[in-house]
Amino acid sequence: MREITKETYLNWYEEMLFWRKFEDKLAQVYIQQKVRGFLHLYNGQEAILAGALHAMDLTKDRMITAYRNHVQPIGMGVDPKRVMAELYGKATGTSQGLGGSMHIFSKEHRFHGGHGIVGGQIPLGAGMAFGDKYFNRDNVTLTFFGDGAARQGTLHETFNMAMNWKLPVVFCVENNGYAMGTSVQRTANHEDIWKLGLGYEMPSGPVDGMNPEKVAEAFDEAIERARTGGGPTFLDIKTYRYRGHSMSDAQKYRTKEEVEEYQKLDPITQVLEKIKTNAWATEEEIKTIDKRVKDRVKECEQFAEESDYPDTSVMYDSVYEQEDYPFLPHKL
Ligand SMILES: Cc1ncc(C[n+]2csc(CCOP(=O)(O)OP(=O)(O)O)c2C)c(N)n1
Ligand SMILES: [Mg+2]
Repeated sequence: MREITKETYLNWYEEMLFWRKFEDKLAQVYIQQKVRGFLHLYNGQEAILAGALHAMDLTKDRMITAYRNHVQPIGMGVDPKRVMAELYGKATGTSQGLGGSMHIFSKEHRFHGGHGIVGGQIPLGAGMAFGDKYFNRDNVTLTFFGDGAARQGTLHETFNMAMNWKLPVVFCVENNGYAMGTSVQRTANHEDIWKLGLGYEMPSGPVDGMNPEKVAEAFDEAIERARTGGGPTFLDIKTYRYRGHSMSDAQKYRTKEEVEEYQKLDPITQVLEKIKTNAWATEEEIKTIDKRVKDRVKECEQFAEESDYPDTSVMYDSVYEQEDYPFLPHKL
């Protein structure tokens, strides 16, 4: 893995802050009804993405995740202006405005979605890893899912096959404590989701998800194992989301105090503290970063606002249509 240096920390600070502010902006324009449908934010979980990206080889590795998926493609190199435009439903978006919040995708950047079916991406991630192994490519697939998704039966079928075939995949549960309003405590008789891997003898363990350095180390080991033929790893990354499940969540299932306790561990604050303690940047330099982040978010908003909606003629162009199916002609 690339060494973790002062530059890494400064980059982590800037990128994580950008992801946070990018989504704060989304929350704001959602209330103004400029972004519609569901909107699930990543607020609080940023250290997982920062650590993973540091350990990945972004020229070849893949990522697949659930519907909490706006900032991952940005991390993998997709233009954030196009991500914001997609959320606005504009033609300049990553899927021409036809996908929306839960379906960001970029084949070019090996970001494979954006999936709304809870746990649906677990076998898909293993399938992509199977393809890479079959064609002798040394890419590794990082497959992310939530603690709720970990309780889907498909996880077990996938784990069994992935271990049996030693697929180059890292399974990663972003354990934020809740599946909508249902806590991990209420879902099973133990909270150590990583133990689900042990039944398949898959290397598995917990990771501190509020610290990007710890996350990067865990991914580095897992990716190395996958790339060198050692097969999958299961990481149970303990994290927390500060905002509701989606924008329409009244959050009756937890207290304000609980959220505040976790905010004390905020990954962005932790990274900033380390920068300050080591005098890796002056107050002025930090202000310059903050300003750059603000300007980038503004630029994304402006681009999305000024872009056009897709023409109605393309509405059904991406819908599967069987040539000989006699009903529902899709083309407008
Ligand atoms: C198969 C399926 N069942 C139920 C739902 C409704 N649903 C959407 S998100 C969600 C909770 C998932 O929680 P978790 O996997 O912990 O992910 P998080 O939202 O915390 O990131 C549920 C039950 C769905 N989308 N798909
Ligand atoms: Mg969850």
